[in-house]
Amino acid sequence: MPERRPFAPISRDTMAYVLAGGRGSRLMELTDFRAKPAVYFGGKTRIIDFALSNAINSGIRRIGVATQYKAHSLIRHLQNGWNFLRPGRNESFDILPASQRVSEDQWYAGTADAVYQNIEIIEGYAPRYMVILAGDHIYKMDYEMMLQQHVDTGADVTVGCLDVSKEEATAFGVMHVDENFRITDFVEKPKDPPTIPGRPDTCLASMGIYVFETNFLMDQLRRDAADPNSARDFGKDIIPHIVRHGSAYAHRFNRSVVRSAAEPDSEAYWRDVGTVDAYWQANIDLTDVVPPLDIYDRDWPIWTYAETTPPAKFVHDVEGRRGYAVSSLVSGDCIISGGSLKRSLLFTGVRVRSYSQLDHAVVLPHCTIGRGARLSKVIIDRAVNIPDGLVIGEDPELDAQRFRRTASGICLVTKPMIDRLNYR
Ligand code: ADQ
Ligand code: ADP
Repeated sequence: MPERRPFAPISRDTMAYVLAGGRGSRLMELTDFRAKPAVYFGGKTRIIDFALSNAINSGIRRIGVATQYKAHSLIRHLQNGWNFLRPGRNESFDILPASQRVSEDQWYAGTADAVYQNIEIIEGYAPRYMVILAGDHIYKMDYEMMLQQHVDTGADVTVGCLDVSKEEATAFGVMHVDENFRITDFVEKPKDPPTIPGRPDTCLASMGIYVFETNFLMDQLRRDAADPNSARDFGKDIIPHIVRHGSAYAHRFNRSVVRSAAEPDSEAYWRDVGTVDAYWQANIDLTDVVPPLDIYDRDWPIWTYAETTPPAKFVHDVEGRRGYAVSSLVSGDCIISGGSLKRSLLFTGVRVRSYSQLDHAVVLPHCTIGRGARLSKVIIDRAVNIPDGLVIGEDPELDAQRFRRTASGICLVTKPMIDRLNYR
């Protein structure tokens, strides 16, 4: 079993490596111009801020972020908000775009290749442990506890996991474990997922987060790179290989989930927000009186880059109509002049004009809602100007012609969709 320095947290000897290159195509037009990790979430933050904040809050001070698909918005966000880690203090923050290093191949082939292509950079920092993270999930987790389990068991790899329903499990890596949580079988995205013994509706699913000792991981990546049949992916290749030939252990998320006093303790909150419906729901959930995710938790802050903004403001319009919001989150630089909000979430810099009504609306930064517009169950993409009087959420057929309407009736509205309306 590897030895630890006494009293030093393992996180000090760890590099977090965040995979942020995936497209997230089920978010439809929300990821047309930005990668899923760069998608805005929760009023002030973006999705990737959750994994990065977890790393910082867990005590990890070396971070690498591998980017690929539509990375401009993501890279700008990282440069603006996450450049406070300084080399020379045993800290580092590296943005690692696809293939600045291996010239023949433009892109990272798979998630393992996104680490392999930067082996020299990682070895230069010589962290003893690596935590591989996905940049596209919403959750609060203390990775030090997963690292501690990894050291205690002496595993080759420790895989973060949680319970999901059998229907959901087809989208995950699914595993079997023995009574010590050693993984005995691992299948990536199985059509017929194997369930937990005694619980025929539930599967143990991989969160796509892994702990390795760095030397071991590098050996595995080099071996995998020499295998012509490999897809160069953690879920498809690296993890199944270690399960067959080494020792892989599962770490249950509910052992290291971070909860504030304000959060209900019934559920370990983790969301993929990979679809329009799931994204809308997770944002709207924040308007609950007691939401399942506490973004006001001062013990586990979610760091981000945020523009410096003046406060949100609520005013009467010229005719004396009140601007007001109930059960809503309103970010800085929003002005609600005569409009009303219910169960809605406004990101930075939104203007809501008189006689307009928003109900269950998620409005991304710098949008304007015109006079008399009535919007319910919507997501409005960044910097969209909703014309005066537009109604969304009352005529399903018309909505489906004009916008991205999901089967459950959520409408995603983007600038090109609004531009097209004006020609009708
Ligand atoms: P998926 O989520 O389907 O399954 P994938 O699409 O590979 O896996 O994405 C994993 C992470 O890597 C995401 O954060 C994504 O943005 C990023 N990514 C994808 N391709 C990349 C590339 N070429 N370069 C850089 N980053 C890239 C994985 C596991 C499953 C597990 C689920 C949990 O394979 O076993 O159950 O995550 O969500
Ligand atoms: P930001 O990082 O400023 O929030 P977005 O995430 O909205 O920007 O967009 C990411 C990138 O895509 C930006 O460079 C933006 O200029 C560009 N972009 C956004 N919408 C469009 C569009 N409809 N057509 C072309 N480029 C766009």
